[in-house]
This record gives sequence, C-alpha cells and structure tokens, in this order.
Amino acid sequence: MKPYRDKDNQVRAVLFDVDGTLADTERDGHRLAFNAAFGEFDLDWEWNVELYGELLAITGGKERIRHYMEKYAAAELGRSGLDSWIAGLHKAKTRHYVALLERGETPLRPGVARLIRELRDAGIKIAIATTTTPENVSSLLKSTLGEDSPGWFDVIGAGDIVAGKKPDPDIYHWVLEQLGLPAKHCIAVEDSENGLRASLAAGLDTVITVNDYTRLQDFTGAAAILSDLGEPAQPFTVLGGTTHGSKWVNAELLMKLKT
Ligand code: XBP
Ligand code: MG
Repeated sequence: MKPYRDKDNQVRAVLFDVDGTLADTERDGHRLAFNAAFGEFDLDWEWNVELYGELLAITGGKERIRHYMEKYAAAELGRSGLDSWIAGLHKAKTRHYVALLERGETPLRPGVARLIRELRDAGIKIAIATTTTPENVSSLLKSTLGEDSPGWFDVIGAGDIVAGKKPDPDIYHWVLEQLGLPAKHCIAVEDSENGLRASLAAGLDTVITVNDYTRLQDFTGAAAILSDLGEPAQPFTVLGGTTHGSKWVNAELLMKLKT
C-alpha cells in the first residue's frame, strides 16, 4: 500500500471556519456586542444566552438582526430605510466586537494555534471561510496570534464577499477558487451544522469541533466529530468517526481523514 503522502487527494490546504471553531466567540463575544449596539441605539432588545442560541440558526449579523425583528420586533420593520438602519446597527455591533477582542480576553480554542503553526511549517496552505465580518477576523487573529498573523493565511474569505451565507456553499467555493485548488486537495474545520452543510456542499471533507451551542446538532457526513483539536497534553474526545488512534489533530491525521 502507498503511504498516505502519495495519495492523489493529499491535503494541500486547510480551510478554517472562525466563530466557534478558532475561538468561542459567540456567547461572550458577538452576543455581548449585539446587546451593546442595541443599547447604543436606544433599543430595549436583550439577547440572552438561550435566545442567542436560537438566533444562531441564522448566519450573518445583519441577517440575524432582521430575523429577530421579523420574529420578535415586527413593529420596527416599518422604519424607512430599513436596510441601511440595520447596516448602521450592525456597524456599531462590529465596533463593539472589535473593541472586546482588543481587550485580549478571547483565547483560541485548544490546538488551534499549534495546528496553524504545524501546517505552515509543513508547507500546507491555510485559509479562512467565514460568514463574519472581515474586521472581526483580522482582530481575532491579531489579538491571539500576533499582528502579522492575518498574513499567514493564503486566503481570507469573510462576510458579504459572497451573496449566500452558510449553509450555502458560496464562501467555500470562493475560497477554493482563490486558492486555485480543487476540493479534493482541501479539508475544512467547522463547528456547526450550518457550516458543515456549506463545506460538504462544496465537496470538502470536514472535521467538526463542537462547542456548547453546537454539540447536539446533526453532523452527518463529517469525517470526524471531536471535542476540540486537542493538544499532546490535552487530547481531544472523539464524539463521532474514527481518528486512527490519534489524540490530537495534526497534518498526518488530516491526511488520513480525507476520503
Ligand atoms: C458565524 C456567524 C456570524 C457571527 C456574527 O460565522 O454566523 O454571523 O455570529 O458575525 P462563522 P457578524 O462560524 O462562519 O465564522 O455580525 O460579523 O456577521
Ligand atoms: Mg462557526
């Protein structure tokens, strides 16, 4: 049998989701920033932890605000210039979120920094495929991996750059096109069912690392479902799939997880 390195489908790039995957940003990050923006706009809206979990079904901050209004604040939908009002509210939210990240209290999840460094050392490309706003990605990377870290990524696909947000596969198609690689040479890392639907629809094998908002979701089709990426001193827990005896995710395991 040929060693895995000779496989035609060897991993040449790893595509990372951001929120919930690189860091636990939703509950104590985005949610608080939305609420701060609502306060700034004199709205009495308050997204508590449970409600926010429900609202996460809608990806994209502007889309999430509109969905909330349709369901819980329909009277506000009659505002003139609704689209630009939502955009302004979301801009304030992004400002609050970036300020929160700059306080440096949002760490990367276990194994993320290690894996990113190992992939770079191995000459494997790394990319971002997210629905969140570009400023948020660069702030998170800078506050955790250092000022120059956004430049480590061969492609950063974020926000409104494509029309359809996850679970549509558009952002993954866009990133693959920018990388100049077919899906068979890439693998995605995601945390949510919406993310998995998007990556699978783009033809990508996908590793899931769950978090408190996503652990009960349907991850049918994932290559592996893990508690996190794991570290040598802090192995992951396997929740689904096989990890070939590995205890943390590295380039070698990602090669094996490719179909
Ligand atoms: C997660 C999202 C985002 C964030 C909010 O994206 O759905 O909408 O919750 O970010 P992913 P914005 O997991 O794909 O990174 O307010 O900037 O949209
Ligand atoms: Mg996510």
